[in-house]
Amino acid sequence: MAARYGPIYKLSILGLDMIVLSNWKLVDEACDDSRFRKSIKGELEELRNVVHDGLFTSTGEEEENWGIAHRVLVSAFGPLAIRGMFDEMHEVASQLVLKWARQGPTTRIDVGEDFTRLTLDTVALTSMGFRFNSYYQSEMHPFITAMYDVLTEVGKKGMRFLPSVFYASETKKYHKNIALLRRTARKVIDERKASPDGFKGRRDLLTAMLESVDVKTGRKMTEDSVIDNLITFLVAGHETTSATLQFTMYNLLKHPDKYHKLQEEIDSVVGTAPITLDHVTKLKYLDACIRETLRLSAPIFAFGREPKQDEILGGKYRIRKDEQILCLLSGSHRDPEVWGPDADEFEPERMLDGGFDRIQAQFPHSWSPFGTGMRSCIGRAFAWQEMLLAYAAMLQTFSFVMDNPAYTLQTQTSLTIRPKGFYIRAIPRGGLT
Ligand code: MNH
Repeated sequence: MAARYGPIYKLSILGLDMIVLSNWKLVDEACDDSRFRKSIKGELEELRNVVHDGLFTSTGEEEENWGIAHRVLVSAFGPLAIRGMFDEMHEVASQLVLKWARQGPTTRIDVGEDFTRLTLDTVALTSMGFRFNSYYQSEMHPFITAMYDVLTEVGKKGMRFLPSVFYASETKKYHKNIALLRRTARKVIDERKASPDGFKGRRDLLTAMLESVDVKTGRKMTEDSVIDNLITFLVAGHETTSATLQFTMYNLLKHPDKYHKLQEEIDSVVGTAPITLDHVTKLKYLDACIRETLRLSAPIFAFGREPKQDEILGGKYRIRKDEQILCLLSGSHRDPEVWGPDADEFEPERMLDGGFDRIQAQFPHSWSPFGTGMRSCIGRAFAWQEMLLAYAAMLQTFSFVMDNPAYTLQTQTSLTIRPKGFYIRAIPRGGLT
């Protein structure tokens, strides 16, 4: 539609109007926090039934819980804390590597499933000391099933036009699943409170949420807010990261020259040694490959904004207060004005040698897969360390091939967009596991 109607158009779907922006310049303007704010109309509003004013779904500063949780968690997600999570991240990545090694080179790997196990187990273990142990069961944990069912239902609700009485059984199941999510989160909290010794010395995100006193208000997070945010991390922190890992794998397998270059970097920086934090910070080409993947295939492919008062956008488009604006990243991330004639190509080199910083300085918000401003992603550094580590571990151990060499990218969308029907095989490089 952007190709047909240009960089700004209005879309009306089932009573909801959206103004869709798809070039760098308009997106940049809508990112101005002094004139615009995050909009939570549509799916996010629906998701508030599940996680209320948790960080992701809060309307923002006017909800006090957002400010308290934001301040508590920004420091708990700081660089030092994330470095402290390295060993547990490594442990989960090793479980993935072991699984693939055991399966052998002829087994078809469902990339989506195994990366989702990685990201879910990682966020649960590091942030709250909870083990889903997804690699050790064929059936997913009931929490995970309930979370998927809830997210699917959230997606469907906006698409229905019969009166709600026609969906009574879906609604009942929806609320049952929400109750299960909250019960599980409460259990994690209760266990933590009941046996502080069992977690002696453990200072993770859960500890921070239970104990920290907010400097501004002098208040702690309420137990309901802790539950909302625990569930929020599990929802926001796994599918996005998993999708990025999947798209990166696809790009590497479609571009053997880039894959080769990356393999050389891993072999020279890490070699066959156990991976350390120090290694991970040196993997510049890997960093560029993930950045470039997030440019071409941002898993959260759009974010919502709304003007704080009536506005004129782009010098001539009138937008009413509270009208929803959708910043479409597949537009701004591929804007030829920013990225040149090869904007659609996977070219990690453009991110190297200061290239990324130069582009950011000249064209602000032309790369914004983590959202923008006050409401941007709080888990960015967490996800980044997790993804670098996962690729270092995988490429150290295996050579990868597509299960079907003729596969070309197909996608599926719920809250995020991710590859569909993508399978690979992992061939041990020998002597390494
Ligand atoms: Mn994350 C907000 C993308 C990983 C927790 N995240 C956002 C937004 C985007 C985003 C985009 C802003 C959405 C909006 O404006 O409506 N997040 C990502 C991507 C990855 C990611 C692409 C991985 C790659 N996010 C993570 C991880 C966690 C996390 C990992 C937690 C462990 N994200 C959040 C939270 C918010 C958020 C919490 C909401 C922050 C706020 O509004 O205060």
